[in-house]
Amino acid sequence: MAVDYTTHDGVAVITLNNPPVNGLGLSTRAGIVEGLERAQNDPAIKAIVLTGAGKAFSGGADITEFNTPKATQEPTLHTVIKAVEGSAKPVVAAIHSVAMGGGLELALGAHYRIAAHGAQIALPEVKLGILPGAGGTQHLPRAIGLEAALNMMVSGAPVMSEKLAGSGLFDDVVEGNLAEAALAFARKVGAQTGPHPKVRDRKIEHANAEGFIQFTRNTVGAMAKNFPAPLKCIDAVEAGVKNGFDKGLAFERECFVALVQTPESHALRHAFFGERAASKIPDVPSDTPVREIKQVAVIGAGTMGGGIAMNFINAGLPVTLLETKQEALDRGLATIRKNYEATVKKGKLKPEALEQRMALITPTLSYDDLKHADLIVEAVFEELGVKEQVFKRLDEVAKPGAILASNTSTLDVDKIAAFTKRPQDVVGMHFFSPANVMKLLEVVRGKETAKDVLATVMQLAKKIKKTAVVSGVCDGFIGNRMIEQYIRQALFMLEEGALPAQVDKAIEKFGFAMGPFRMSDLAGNDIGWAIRKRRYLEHPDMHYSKIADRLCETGRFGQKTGSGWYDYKAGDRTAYPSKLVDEMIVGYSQETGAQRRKISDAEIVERLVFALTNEGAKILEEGIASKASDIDMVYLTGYGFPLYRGGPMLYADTVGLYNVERAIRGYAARANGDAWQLAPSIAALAEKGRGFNG
Ligand code: T1G
Repeated sequence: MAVDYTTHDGVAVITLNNPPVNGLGLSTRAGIVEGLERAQNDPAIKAIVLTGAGKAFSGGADITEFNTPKATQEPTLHTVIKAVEGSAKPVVAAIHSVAMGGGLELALGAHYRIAAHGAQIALPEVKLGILPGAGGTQHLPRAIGLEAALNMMVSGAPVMSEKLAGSGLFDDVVEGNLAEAALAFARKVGAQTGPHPKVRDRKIEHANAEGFIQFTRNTVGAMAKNFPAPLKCIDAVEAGVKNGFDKGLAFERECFVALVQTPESHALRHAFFGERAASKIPDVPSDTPVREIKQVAVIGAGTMGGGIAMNFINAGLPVTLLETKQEALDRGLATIRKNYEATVKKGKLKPEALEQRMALITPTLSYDDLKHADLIVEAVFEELGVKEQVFKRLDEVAKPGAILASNTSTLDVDKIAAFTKRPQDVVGMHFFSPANVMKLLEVVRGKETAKDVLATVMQLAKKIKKTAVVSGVCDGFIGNRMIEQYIRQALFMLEEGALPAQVDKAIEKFGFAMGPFRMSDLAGNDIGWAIRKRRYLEHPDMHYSKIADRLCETGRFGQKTGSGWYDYKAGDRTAYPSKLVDEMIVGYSQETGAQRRKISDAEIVERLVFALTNEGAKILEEGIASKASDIDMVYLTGYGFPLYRGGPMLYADTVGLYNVERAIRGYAARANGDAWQLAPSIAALAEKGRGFNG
């Protein structure tokens, strides 16, 4: 049973014991009810303490049970909370650490609550696309007031227990031994005659509840576009304010059942688990010993190198920053300082913290200063010859066991590893620009990369707050290999009848942060041009529209040259459709003999997204990525794929692989159809009625 029951001089202690976070799964729920009954029937017991073992009081409902029969099997969380509230003997919830979601709702059913300092308190359900579904929308406003409760529910953000001391949620917040304080408190209230206080009996006091609720609805409505849950929280609270606790509870239930089935909630739960699953590498045991990383070195103080260095100093790790010329080093340091000054200006960093971070950087022009580094990340020019010089030099100076990482985004990590006598210590760490901002980190595993190197980098990624996804070695790894097919389709559609603004608008309406042409103008059209030139040499058979090359030949590299697919005005990043480019596109179609036609937004979205899905399926087939959710995490954290759609692989599951296959076969039979080679796994899964994610 995932619950322990002990007695201590007249006090029964029910301890949730369902690692890792005391998720309120069926066995835990049943254990609590049994413990309560046992305590009711034992005349020696005067009071009950409800607490959690391990790292949490409770992280809430067991989300692994969602959409399974166990989730609604009795005793449901509602039944458990009713049993707690209905206990004739006082129940004291002793919260030593995380009390979230259903965990906090359970505590709100108790007659008293005592918390330790530093416990994270939250109703984070909206982050999973749902709302508190076990009375939280009714209990919390009665415990801490309407405004604070709405704030917590709509944001889903955790509040530290000491911030809630005196809020009406806790009867005490202790710094000392919580267990002793809880037992003493239980003995005290156990000696008192009932009835003991119930949160549900409190009134929601607010001078203008209706007005505040409407104000919250208006504010949230604007922010929560595409996410229905926050507004539902407000509706449920309003129902309780207007019609009382029980009617509010019933309405909350209706909202919960509706939200848990939505594609948005499915996507958010997928991302929640996908983020955690990404750090698990199938053939690297979770207890693989890691190498200690105390001193980092970064080679290259350019845009990437500077951003990479910031990640480590933000985590308190000292960084030796190497450049070849003093002015490059000075420029790099100045850029890092400027970035931090901007953060200080926003009030997100204290000035003294800025200096502390800058002090963690040791600038140098000498490789010899890298000899103590435990991890060395190179971010030098993207050319194999340059990488060769760097890694041969590193092989000479780096200490044994130092991890040698390349930030390459397109080169073969196995070739780079072969420049050293220690290929087992070489790994790819592909950061995304701006490296100190983007969450995604592709960890590229070479043939020889040691398992403890991978385990070390994955753990370090958590420390520097990155979502790390392991990729095998192939051209473009996961993200860029897929985006290449996406861009191919975008270019073909220009040739066939669309224009840049239409393509961008259609995919941005689908939810992408930025369409392919605005994105290319931002990143620089010359970057794609260089890759295509290499591609034409390596794969002369690969059919590409040359329309983007035409654009680049006119020097329209994007924002950096003042014009690209769009026109730009000085000091204004707004993308203005360009008549000249539109005419060039139409002219190009005539040149190739393409019959321009009206292309619907639906076709634009299908061809762009399914191009990602199809390439992602091949990446899975080749073992470059180990799970579909890894591919989704790459796109959710590195390429602006809309979170509420869950990523290209989950979205395809939502559409149904049968329909994805039909669409791809349809495009393969039309103009530029040779670009569509259907991934065999899509057909195979479709035939079984299955998806990528099960
Ligand atoms: N259910 C099941 N497993 C969970 C879980 C949960 N609620 N929360 C975390 N885990 C797993 C997680 O997948 C990972 O597994 C391990 O625990 C450690 O997690 C009715 C319906 C609690 C702050 O949204 O925010 O209650 O990878 O790496 O950094 O109204 O987990 O080790 O196999 O994140 O120390 C609402 C979600 C649920 C809280 C701990 N609760 N969890 O952070 O560890 S819905 C939440 C978190 C609900 C009620 C509704 C964090 C944490 P594995 P971790 P951590």
